[in-house]
Amino acid sequence: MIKFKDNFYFGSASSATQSEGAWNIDGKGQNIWDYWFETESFRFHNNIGPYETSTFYKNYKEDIKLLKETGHNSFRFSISWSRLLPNGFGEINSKAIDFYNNVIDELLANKIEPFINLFHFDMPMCMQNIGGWENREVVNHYASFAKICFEHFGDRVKRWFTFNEPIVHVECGYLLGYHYPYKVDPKAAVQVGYHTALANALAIKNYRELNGDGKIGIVLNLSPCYPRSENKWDLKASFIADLFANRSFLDPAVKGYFPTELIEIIKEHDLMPEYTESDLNIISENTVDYLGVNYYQPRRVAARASLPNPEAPFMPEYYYDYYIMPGRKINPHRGWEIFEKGVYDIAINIRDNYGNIEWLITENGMGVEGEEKFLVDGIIQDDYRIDFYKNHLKWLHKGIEEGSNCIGYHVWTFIDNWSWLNSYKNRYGLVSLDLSNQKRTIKKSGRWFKELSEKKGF
Ligand code: BGP
Repeated sequence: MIKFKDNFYFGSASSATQSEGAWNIDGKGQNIWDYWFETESFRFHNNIGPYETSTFYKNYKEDIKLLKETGHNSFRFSISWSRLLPNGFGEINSKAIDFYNNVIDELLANKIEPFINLFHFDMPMCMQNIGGWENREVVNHYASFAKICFEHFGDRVKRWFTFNEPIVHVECGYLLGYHYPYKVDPKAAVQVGYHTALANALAIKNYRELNGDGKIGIVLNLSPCYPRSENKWDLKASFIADLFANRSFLDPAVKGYFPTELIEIIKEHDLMPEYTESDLNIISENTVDYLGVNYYQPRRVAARASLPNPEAPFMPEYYYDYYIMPGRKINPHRGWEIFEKGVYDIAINIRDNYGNIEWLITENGMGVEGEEKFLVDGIIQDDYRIDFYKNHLKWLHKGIEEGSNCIGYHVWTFIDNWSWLNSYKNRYGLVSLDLSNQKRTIKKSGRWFKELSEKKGF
């Protein structure tokens, strides 16, 4: 049997924009997703936007019951900056305070430990209008927002995260054109990345200054990089991919400084951000207590086969090509490779290269399109998802046996929810959501998850 410790965290993650709904009531300000959908709904799968989503704002009590029924002893959600501070700073929306207080109290009453995340891709539109993460002032506004959250909720919440997958808003918003403001501007991307690392450190500083007696960390999507072969060119390509994809945030968050090799590349391409020595000191003095790791897929890398176009904007892929490994296992719905050993490699990397800092899996999951075809007697028979979880847990367990300091496993996600560009195309939940009437039904994986959590293993 695979058995985890009695106090191991089993749960799931969600985010405000993907689950709350109530996007324009009770004083909430607009965020970039609300705005983008209003102006360019065609960019979203089937034109479905973040209006109602899974109605967590309205149905949180029912949902927390379902968390209990699916065996959660912990749950991560995010606080919507634009709900709490409709102007990005200044006046606090008391209805938002009430809502998040209610959620926290309801979770605790059900013996579910809340993990709160402060930023999940959801920049308030008023902050974006003054430059978003490109603007140093917005970093201060974020730090004040974080402080307000610690002051209001920190008496009961002992596990905090500053950001979810910060590399995503850098890449998708400023290099690839996938998220608003869909700029393709490498210089802006580096500035945004640097400001985000600073914002993380400033939030941590605020937490410690308030004598927060919990732990504060960051959630990173660490996709281990695997070279195509052991030749020196593939190894170099993989090393550089790792610098950009993983170490760009992992090193400053845990060690307090950016990798020298990354800085050299950034300088070589004339992309250095504006920075100050005092801000760099803030980054070095305020590192995380623990890490959240989202893991979906590996990153396979080969040396570039062609010269980069000198007239194209800089991309990290200047140095490498992606490599499709023959025989790889794949989730065809999302197009992502499934490589379970990745969690073990992450565990060992954290153990050996990051001081064996405390960490947990904060997202791992499998999105499937057209899941209704697996309905039998009203319940989705998602055996593929159970297998997916089991196979990852086996490798995670091995990493823990070998000394990695992993304290939990959170899946993505509790209920089928809205996703950034795919809307409701791929379903990830332990609980299914009928969009036509918001009916919730626990899937086979949800029942299995309860058993897993009760037995602390399988
Ligand atoms: C992670 C995000 C989540 C979630 C998940 C699944 O990167 O933190 O918010 O959306 O990926 O991805 P997707 O919804 O794009 O299939």
